Amino acid sequence: HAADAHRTDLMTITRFVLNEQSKHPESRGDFSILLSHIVLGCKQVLPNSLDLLEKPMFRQVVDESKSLIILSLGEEQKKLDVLSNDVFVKALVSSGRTCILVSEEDEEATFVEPSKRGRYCVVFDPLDGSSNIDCGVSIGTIFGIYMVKDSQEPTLDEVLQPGKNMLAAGYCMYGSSCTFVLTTGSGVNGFTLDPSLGEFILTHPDIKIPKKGKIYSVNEGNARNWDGPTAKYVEKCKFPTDGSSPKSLRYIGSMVADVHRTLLYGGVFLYPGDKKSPSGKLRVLYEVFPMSFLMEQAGGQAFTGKQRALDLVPQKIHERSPIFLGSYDDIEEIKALYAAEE
Ligand code: AHM
Ligand code: MG
Repeated sequence: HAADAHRTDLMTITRFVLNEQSKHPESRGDFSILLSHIVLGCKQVLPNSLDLLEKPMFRQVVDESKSLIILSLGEEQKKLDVLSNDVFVKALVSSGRTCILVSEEDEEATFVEPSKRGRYCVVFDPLDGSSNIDCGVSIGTIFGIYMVKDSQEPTLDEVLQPGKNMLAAGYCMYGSSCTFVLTTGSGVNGFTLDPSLGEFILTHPDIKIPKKGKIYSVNEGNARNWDGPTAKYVEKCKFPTDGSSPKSLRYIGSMVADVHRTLLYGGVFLYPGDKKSPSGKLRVLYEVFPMSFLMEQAGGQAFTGKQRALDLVPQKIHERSPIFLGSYDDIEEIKALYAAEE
């Protein structure tokens, strides 16, 4: 009976990755170990985000100069970013499988010391959407994984690679439930944390984004500075000229949550460039690439306004890019508007 099987035969994320691995007899199991350390990092960050709920809004603390200062929850949140980064760096390095780490929180890339070095490079944003912590809105961790060519003499070139060279990517969303979404290049799978087991269980096998969606997601407060194609597209979402119904607007301002909804319900998420910020806001390596990889693997598309997002070759580790991602047909419309502009 299917329901019984579900209860007695759980597909944990570890089991899932080991199953995948068994399809590649040459694999040494390094990826499974790396992933289990990423999962551990997420589980450590999750209770930390929940911890905040138990803390008073304002706390009195003594600073270095021994004078009494008031630390608001707003300042606490900064500490949470840093704490999450420490958690991830330790979890990754201790896997013994990493070589170079790029984190949104660290200006420079971390080269893992030779005795702890492995074949993988991990690019990550340990706690994305941190402006949402104070009001309890979903936040998340985003990551992407590359394999190094030379772990003896690694250089930054190992991570300044187009997104299409990523081996795996995913995110963990700390929301009303804790969800881990992963691609290793053969589809997208979603896992939900069972707190009683402390395990992520496969709950969303083979996620496919609807071919066309009814939602658009963008910070419309930037509209004044948008370029022509972005402005035209959003206008079309509100006042369609082909007889279709207008799209609904949903914008959380937390990329993991906005992309997660887009993946499940369809539609588009955009953070375009504008006159003030020609490259937009989101970072290529650990925001744009992982989410674009997931979108393509789910049957959607990701576009920069000029090219397929995964074809971008980053020059700097913290580089930004405009991004339009989501349902296949909706992104086709955006591509057509940019092509018409040329
Ligand atoms: P952060 O890394 O400082 O948290 O910023 C990234 C976040 C994304 O989660 C989200 O998509 C975007 O910033 C929202 O930006 P804006 O507030 O400009 O709409
Ligand atoms: Mg971020």
